[in-house]
Amino acid sequence: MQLFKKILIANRGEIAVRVIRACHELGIHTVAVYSEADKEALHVRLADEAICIGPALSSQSYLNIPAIISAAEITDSEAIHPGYGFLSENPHFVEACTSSKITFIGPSAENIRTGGDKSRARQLMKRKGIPVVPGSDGPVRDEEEAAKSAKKIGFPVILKASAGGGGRGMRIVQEEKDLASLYHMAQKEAFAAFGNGDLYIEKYILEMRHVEVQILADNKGSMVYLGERDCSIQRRHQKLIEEAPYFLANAKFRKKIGDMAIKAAKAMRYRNAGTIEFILDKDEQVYFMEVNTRIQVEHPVTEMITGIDIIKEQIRIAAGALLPFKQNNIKLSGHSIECRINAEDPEKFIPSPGKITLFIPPGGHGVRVDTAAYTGWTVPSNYDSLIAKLIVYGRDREEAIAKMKRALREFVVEGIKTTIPFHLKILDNPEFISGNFTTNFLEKFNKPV
Ligand code: MV4
Repeated sequence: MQLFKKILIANRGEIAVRVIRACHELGIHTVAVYSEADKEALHVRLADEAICIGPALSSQSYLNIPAIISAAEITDSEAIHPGYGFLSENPHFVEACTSSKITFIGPSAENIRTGGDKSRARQLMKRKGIPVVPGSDGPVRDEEEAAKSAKKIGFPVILKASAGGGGRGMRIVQEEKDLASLYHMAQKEAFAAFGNGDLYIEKYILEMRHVEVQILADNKGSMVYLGERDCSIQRRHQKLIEEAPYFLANAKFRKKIGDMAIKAAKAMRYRNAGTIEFILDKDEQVYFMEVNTRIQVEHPVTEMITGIDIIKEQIRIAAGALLPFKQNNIKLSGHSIECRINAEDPEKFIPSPGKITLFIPPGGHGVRVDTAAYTGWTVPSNYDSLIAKLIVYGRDREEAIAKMKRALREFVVEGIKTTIPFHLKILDNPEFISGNFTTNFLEKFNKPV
């Protein structure tokens, strides 16, 4: 199979480094793009070539489609890997690549459009017989229709933006009298954030777990699921800790949720790597929530328990290769946990950019650090504050937790504040240790006892 000779990575930070490494292992040359704030960035150093695409402001650099396409053209790059965030879920970017005869390493523009319209994706899955949380049929037109729909579903309900993401345009409505004002707030917020104020309604599931399934699909329609991840530990809609597999899953549950994910992916003729997100309620009822049409931050925990390099598979699929395995070749073993280390004040959760005066990442058996940080590097204030992902692998969850605690204690980051102390606190929490937690874990956790 002839893979690409050269790939441009349209991203920065740890994910750009992660993709460059996969390319080099495959014998593929790499092109980094960078903003003026990233001249000293690790991805620039590790790539075979690097091109400055504009000023620090993302809208003028990492989101600048013409600049990135030009960079690919002048370097003879045959393909672009978008990483996560930035242009990774922009169907116009996929089309711009196609027009310039550059392969976009990811799903089709149509896949991205379906996944990006949460209300439409929900309708599609419902029509295909995949369970969805009781809710409105598509977006609601106005507050009267919202009220009618909410009364039918029963309070509490949650309003969600069709174009949503990151919790913006989302409101929980406890009782009918609050619906109109919360509807208008959510609509305004959604419009400001996405240029689209469409809202849909779902029954609000109080104690939920967020469980997602990683899938891979080749261009001929062959698909596999790579087990699930539990991403219930989140704060302000930012995941903080992810694990694989879902601790409470047995073989029967794994097959059930895996088959649901494949059914969802088939319904949208999905290709390349993707994630189907589900809500689990207290009784382990599974409901489709949304599709993520990109490589995700937390993909390494799946790699650790399957032994599969998901980025390499993305590249092979984009080059036209068929999946090298079938579902029964996928074997999960052990347990993996990821802690997202942010350059943040762990008490106030506000960004803490600045110069890293000393950076000594942990190592040893079963410890992986995905990062673009190094001693002497200055964390720019222009971008996301994720500076490292600490990923551990243990025979079981207990060993993984012990390893994570050991690795977090070893991790030295001086000059800036990080979320390392916060993670250590979570790992000592009895509810976390028991595995018995839901998405409101951190709300309870942050309250004084
Ligand atoms: C929900 C939910 C309960 N019921 N949907 C969706 C996006 C993700 N970031 C949070 N989401 C949720 N969707 C239904 N039908 C609960 C959440 C949720 C949440 C909601 C409001 C405030 C904080 C939250 C934390 C985790 C999950």
